[in-house]
Amino acid sequence: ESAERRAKVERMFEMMDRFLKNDPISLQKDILNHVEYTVARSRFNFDDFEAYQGLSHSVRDRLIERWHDTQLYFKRKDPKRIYFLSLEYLMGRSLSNSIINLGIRDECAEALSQLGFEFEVLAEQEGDAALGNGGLARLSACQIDSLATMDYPAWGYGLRYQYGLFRQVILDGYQHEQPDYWLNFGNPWEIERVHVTYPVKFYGAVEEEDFNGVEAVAYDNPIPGYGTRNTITLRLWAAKPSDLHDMESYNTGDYINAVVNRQKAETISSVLYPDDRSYQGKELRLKQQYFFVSASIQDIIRRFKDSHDNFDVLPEKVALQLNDTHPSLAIAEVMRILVDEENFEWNRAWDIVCKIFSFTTHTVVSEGLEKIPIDLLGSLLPRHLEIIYEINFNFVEELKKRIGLDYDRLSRMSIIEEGAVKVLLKHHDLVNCYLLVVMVGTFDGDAVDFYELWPQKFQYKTNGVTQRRWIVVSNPSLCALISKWLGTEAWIRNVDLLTGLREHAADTNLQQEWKMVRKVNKMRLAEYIEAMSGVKVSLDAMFDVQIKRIHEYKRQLLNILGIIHRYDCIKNMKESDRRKVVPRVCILGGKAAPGYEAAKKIIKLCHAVAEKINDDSDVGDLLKLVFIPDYNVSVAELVIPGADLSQHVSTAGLEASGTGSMKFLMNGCLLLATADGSTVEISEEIGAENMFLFGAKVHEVPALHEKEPDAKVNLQFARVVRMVRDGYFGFQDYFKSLCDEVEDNDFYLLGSDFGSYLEAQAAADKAFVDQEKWTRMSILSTAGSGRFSSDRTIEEYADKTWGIEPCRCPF
Ligand code: CJB
Repeated sequence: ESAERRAKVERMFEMMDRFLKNDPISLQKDILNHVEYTVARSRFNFDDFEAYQGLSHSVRDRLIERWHDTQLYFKRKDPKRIYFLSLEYLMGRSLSNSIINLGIRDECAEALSQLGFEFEVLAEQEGDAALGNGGLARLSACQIDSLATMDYPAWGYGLRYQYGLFRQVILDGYQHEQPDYWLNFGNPWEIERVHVTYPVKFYGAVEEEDFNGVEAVAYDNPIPGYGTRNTITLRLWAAKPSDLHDMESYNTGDYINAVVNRQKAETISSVLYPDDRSYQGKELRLKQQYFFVSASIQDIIRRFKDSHDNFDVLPEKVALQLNDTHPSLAIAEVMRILVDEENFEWNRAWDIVCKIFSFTTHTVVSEGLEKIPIDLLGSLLPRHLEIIYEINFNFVEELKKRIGLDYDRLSRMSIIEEGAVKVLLKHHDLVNCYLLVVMVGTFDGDAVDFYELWPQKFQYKTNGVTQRRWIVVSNPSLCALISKWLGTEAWIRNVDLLTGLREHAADTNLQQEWKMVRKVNKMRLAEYIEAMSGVKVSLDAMFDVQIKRIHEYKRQLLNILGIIHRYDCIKNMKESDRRKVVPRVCILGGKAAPGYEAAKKIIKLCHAVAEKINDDSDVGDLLKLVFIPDYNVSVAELVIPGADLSQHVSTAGLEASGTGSMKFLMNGCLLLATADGSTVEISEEIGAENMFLFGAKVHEVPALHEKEPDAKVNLQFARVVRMVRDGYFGFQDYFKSLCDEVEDNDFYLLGSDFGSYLEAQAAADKAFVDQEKWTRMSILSTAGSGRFSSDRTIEEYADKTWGIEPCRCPF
C-alpha cells in the first residue's frame, strides 16, 4: 500500500461518519432522507409503503456498513470458509428480522411513532421472498441466520428467481396458481453487483445460438447476525445476456430477432420449480443447476486465487456444502476446472474434491431423488458427462476390490443406472464413498450399501430452526415473557438456557402470564382467519393446526377424515352431550405442486367439508374448519404463535425430519404426531407424556403393508370414507380416486392408523379441559426446544463436517 493511498483512505474516514447512529433522531433523519431522495416522495407527504421503503433503506445502510467491515475482516484473516450451495431459500420478510438482529427494534419503533407511523403496520408492507418450496428451503434460511449469528466465515449461494413460489389462490375450493413476480415493488435487501459477473458456458465446445453468451450477475443480500456485528453474504445469481456481441447475427440484418434471442438467456433464472422434490429430466432445471453451480464455483475459486496460488491448500481454506442433490454438478465442475483448466492430474484433483465437499440429504425415500437422462446431460454438458463416467469407472473399480463381482450390488451402487439410460444423481451415488454425507433422516435401503462399506463417511444431524425468526420476530410477547422469567435475553443466542423455564412450569404466575400471551396471539390469528375466510371462531376453542406442503405422505387427508368423524359424532349426539365437547377450530394450510392431482383434491375436500361444517347450526362453535390460503413464511409467523395443537402425522418412516414441529414446539404449542423424524427426537427431549403420539412405528410399517386392505381398515374409518364416497360433501366423482386410494391400497396407512389417531385426539381434548395441565405442558414444550435450534445444528456442522472456526469481526 503506498503512502499516498493510505493518506487517501484516512481522509475518507475523516469525511465519513464512521458508523451510522442508531438513536431515534438519527434514524428519523435517515428515514426522511430516504423518503425524499431514494423513494423520491416528499418528506411531508408519504404513505405506509413509502415509509416502509424509507425505513428499509435506512436499515439497509446499517447492514451494508457492518457487511463491509465483516468482509474486510474475513479477507484480512483469511480463515477457512464455508460455502453453502442451495437452489432454494425461503427467506420470508427481512425488515423485522434485520432490525432485531441489528438490535435497533425499539429505536426504530420510537422513530416511527414520532413520525406518525406504527412499526408493525410498516412491517406488513413487505412481501415474502419465497425462493423455495418447503422445509428444505426454510432450513437454508434458518441456517444462514445461524451462520451469521455464530460468526462463521460463511457465504450462501443461490439463484435469484424472478418468479418465486407461486401464489395460491382458492376459487370454489380449488387451488389455482398465480405467478409471484416478487420484485415488482423493488427489493431493498439486495445489492446488484454489476461488475461481479461470470460467463456460463453450455454445450461444451459447441456454442449453440440460443444460449450462447449467458452471464451470471451477482445480487448480494447482507445477512446480519444477532448480538454480533458479523454480517455475511447471501449471493444470488441472475442470468443476463452477456456483453459479448454476437456479430454474426447482427450482420445478417435480423436485428430484432438477434435481440430477442439474447433475451432468452434470462429465462434460466426466471422461475423456481414448484414441484417440491420431483424435477425428473427437465432441461431448464438442469440448465438452472449448472448455471448456479458454474457461477458459484467460479466465484469461489476467484476468491481463493486472490490470496493463494497453490490449489493443494484448497481443502484448508474452503469447504463446500451441497444442500441436497440439486447442486451436485458442482463436484464434476470442480473436477473439470482442476483437470482441464489448472492441468491437475486426475487423482490429485479427485483427492482435493473429496476433501472439500460435503452433502446433506433431506429425503428418506430414494424414488424422489433426481435422475438426469444421459442424452440430456450429454448434449448440454458433454464434458461433465465424461467426468461423471470416469468418476464412476474409478469408483466401480474400487468397489470390485472391496466387494468382489457382486453385480447386483455393483449396479445398485453405480452412478450410471443399469441399462445406461440415465444418470443418477442420487445422494449416495454421485457423492459415493468419498464425500461426507449428512443425513437428517434415517437410511433407506440404498444408503445401507454405502454405509456398510464407509460408515465413517456418514453423519447424522438433527435439524434446527432459528429462535430469532420463530420466537423473537414472530412472537414478541412470548419472547418478552421468556426473558422476564429467565432474567436474561441471553437465550436468544444460547437457546439451551430455555431449560431454565422448567423450574417455573408449575408456577401459577407464569402460567397466568403464559396463558395471556397465548390468548392474545390466538386473537390475532382469529382476526386473520375472519378476514381471510369470513369464518368467526371462538377463542375458547382449541386451535388445531396443520400447515405444510400438501403431500399424501404428510397425511392431511387423515386430518380431514378425523374432522369428518368429529363432525359425525357431534351430529349424532344428544343435545346434553354436546355440552361436553371440547370446541375446536381446525386450521389447514399449504400449497400443492401444480401437477399433483391427489394433493389438489385434498385441498378441495378440505373446502367441501368446511362448507358443510361451518354452516351447520347443530355444530356452531363446537367445530370449525378453515383453510388458510397462500401459506408462506409470513403466514406461518402469524399462525404458529396462535396454535394450541399442531399436527405432524406423516406415515412413520417417510418424513426425513420435519422442522415445522420445532417451530410450534418453541412457541409452546402441543404436538399431535406420529413417531417419525423430528417428533421422535422431540419426545426424547420433552417426554412422550407431553405430546400426543399415535400410529404405527417405523418398524411396524412393512408388516402393515403386507396386510390385505380390508384388514387394515378400521370401522370408523370405513364410515367416514363412505360419507365422502357417497357425496355427503358433494363432488362425488372428483373425490372418488381419493377414496379408492385409501381403501384399495392405502399405501400411507390412513386406515390402520385411524383408530389410534382418534385416541390421540381424544387425549388432546381431555388435556385441554385441564388448562393448568395444558399450560404446564406448553411451558415444558418451549423449555425443551433448545436442541432444535439451528445454532446447535450449525455448530455441529462447523465442528464435525466442515472444520471451520468462528471469525468474529471485532469492530
Ligand atoms: N424436504 O422440503 C423438502 N424438499 C425436498 O425436496 C426434500 C426434503 C424436507 O426437508 C426438510 C429439511 O431437512 C425436512 O425437515 C423434511 O422432512 C423434508 O421433507
